[in-house]
Amino acid sequence: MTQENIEKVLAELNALDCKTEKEVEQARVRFLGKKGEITALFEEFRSVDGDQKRLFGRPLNELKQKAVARIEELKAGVQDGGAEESKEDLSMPGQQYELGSRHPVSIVRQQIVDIFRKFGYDVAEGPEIEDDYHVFEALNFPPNHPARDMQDTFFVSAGHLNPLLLRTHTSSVQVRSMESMPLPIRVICPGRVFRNEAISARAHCIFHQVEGLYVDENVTFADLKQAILLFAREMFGADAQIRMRPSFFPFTEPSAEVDVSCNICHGKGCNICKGTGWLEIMGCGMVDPNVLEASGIDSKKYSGFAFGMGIERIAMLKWQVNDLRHYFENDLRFLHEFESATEV
Ligand code: 2NL
Repeated sequence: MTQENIEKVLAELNALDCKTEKEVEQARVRFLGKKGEITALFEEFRSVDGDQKRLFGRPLNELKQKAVARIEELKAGVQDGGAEESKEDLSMPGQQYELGSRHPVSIVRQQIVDIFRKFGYDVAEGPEIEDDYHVFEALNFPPNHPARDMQDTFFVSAGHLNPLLLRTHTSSVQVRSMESMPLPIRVICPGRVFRNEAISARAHCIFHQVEGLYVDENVTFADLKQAILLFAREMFGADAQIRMRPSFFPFTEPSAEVDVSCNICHGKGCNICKGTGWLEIMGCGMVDPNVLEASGIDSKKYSGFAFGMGIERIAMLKWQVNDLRHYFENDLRFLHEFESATEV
């Protein structure tokens, strides 16, 4: 073994010129393979004696490192410029992966909230676990009202004066707004609500609501009608009409049920509106003076209107969904129906 042997191999390595991956592989075998030139030098090195070993050990190791680096360098060179050699079709589209889409309830909630924000309402949220006071007492529910029964409401703790329960409407959030916000108040309260109901196509123990409240001096039923008409036109189209039917809620007086003209048959009568030309969309009314007073608002000076709607119901009307349970089962075949509806 001589220094020249090593230098000769190094010079050969540097002079290598490979055009294809195959040629690089051949070069690797020639130098580093089992029967390669460098491997052979290592074999030879095993039989040289002690002080010779000290002389050649380091240059030999360096040669091997340089060879490995050189082969890598050549490999990178042919991969960059060697695309034509490759059998891969680089113009093929990438692998598609499935994107999620927004849930219909989320889409409609956002639409409703956006409409009322445009009208100047603030958005308020509050706890899902509430006390009896904010869900019932402050809203003028009499002590023996059926909603206060275990049959209708989920209780978290019972047996004392102000039990904790899962809110049955988001009115409790508006009560908290009346307690803490300066007047006038315009709030919109979206959220999840809970009722102890048997699950069917038309009822569920969890659903989503948006409630709204406006309290100021001289708020009248005419203001309520106008606010709801403008909302209906934004939500269901510029030609939407509304009508009101007298109703009853403990927290409003007078109270009304609101119908919107059927956007499927435009009043002719179809199976969505059951031949009536009208679809029920919400309940509303003038805030009962007892409710204002309970939250410390002078009902002689101030008046207000409020309304509440079920988000699932609005989404059912918008997309003709016929079973509430679809909203909670997360069947991808259902959820993918709304992929193109995420325009909000
Ligand atoms: C419905 C009916 C309604 C209200 C909700 C309300 C809230 C306060 C005071 C007075 Cl703080 N009223 N909310 C009023 C009328 C109707 O909801 O059918 N919801 C799904």
